[in-house]
Amino acid sequence: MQSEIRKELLDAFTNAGDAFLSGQHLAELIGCSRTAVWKHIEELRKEGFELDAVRNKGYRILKTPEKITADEIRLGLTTHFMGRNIHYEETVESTQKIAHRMASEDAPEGTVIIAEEQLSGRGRMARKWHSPKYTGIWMSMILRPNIPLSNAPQLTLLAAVAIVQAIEEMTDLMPDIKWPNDVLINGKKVTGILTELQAEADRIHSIIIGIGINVNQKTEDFPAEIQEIATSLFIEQKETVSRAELIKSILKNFENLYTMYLEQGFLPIKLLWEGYASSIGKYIKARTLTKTIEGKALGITDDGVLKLEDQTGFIHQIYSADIEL
Ligand code: BT5
Repeated sequence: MQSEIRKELLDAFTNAGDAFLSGQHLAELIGCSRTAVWKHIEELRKEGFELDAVRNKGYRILKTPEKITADEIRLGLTTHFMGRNIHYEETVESTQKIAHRMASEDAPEGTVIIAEEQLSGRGRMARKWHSPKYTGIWMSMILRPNIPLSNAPQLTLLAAVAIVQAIEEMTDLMPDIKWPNDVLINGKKVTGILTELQAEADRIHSIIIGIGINVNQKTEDFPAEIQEIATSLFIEQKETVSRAELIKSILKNFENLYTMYLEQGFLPIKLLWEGYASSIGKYIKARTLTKTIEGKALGITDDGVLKLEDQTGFIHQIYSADIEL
């Protein structure tokens, strides 16, 4: 109930834009007492929001906190289901772990888990994902699409498109996608995506998409072993980027693409993806678990599988690999 009031309060401020909202008006709109409104406004202040309070006019929000808070994400969020249920924690081992638990406890589709810091952030095949405090976006999203198991990797590609669109909206940068799960800027990795499944037989119970984005790190914030290969939006753009705004933009773009995907299938996503994929048409090396194949990346199939033509002209279908450009 308490958090319902908070959600409605933030929705009201979202709809009001720069306009003032009186305590009386808010209380009527939400259906609670004016004291309850006041109490929630005070709590927003404690979280780091700056509010203007003017007699006879009411309240308006001037500034949101530096730290990401679930409230800050709700303020201005215009999605229908993505991020409507947000689970926020300061420090976690991995947001994927929490998402798996919440998914098996029937969390609704669109639930998002966000942390300021991960102590054991993970990549594919048990690799580490470096996730220092307050600098990046470390989040997991729970989805429940009614699609065959074999189509699940398409959602990694869809997420990459949503992230590129959001970065383009928020900065002047032009990121590339490297199949299957990296977003690069000037050849360095700014984002990694990890898609995991909960399924029985051929039925998907849930898909958990983990997204790690380096936002405000400086070069020296990266461990030495990845300084050469990793970058952040701050390093490339030379300006701090608001993590909460970027999250909202990703959620919005993701929801639009995902809705299109469920209605029209993978083809429109594939076309968008190809427009951002730098590796297509180039000679690349694909390292799978068992072998390394060199050749020309021809594109992806309608299922999202990479097509790679070797020197003999044979076209390999690559389901999972690391790519070297
Ligand atoms: C990935 O794996 O790129 C998927 C990363 C997914 C991270 C998110 S954060 C939220 C959610 N919770 C989690 O625990 N994970 C997800 P992969 O393609 O295997 O790449 C991993 C490799 O990227 C590592 O072996 C390093 O070389 C490099 N790396 C590690 N941290 C990095 C960082 N912050 N930025 C760029 N590269 C990094």
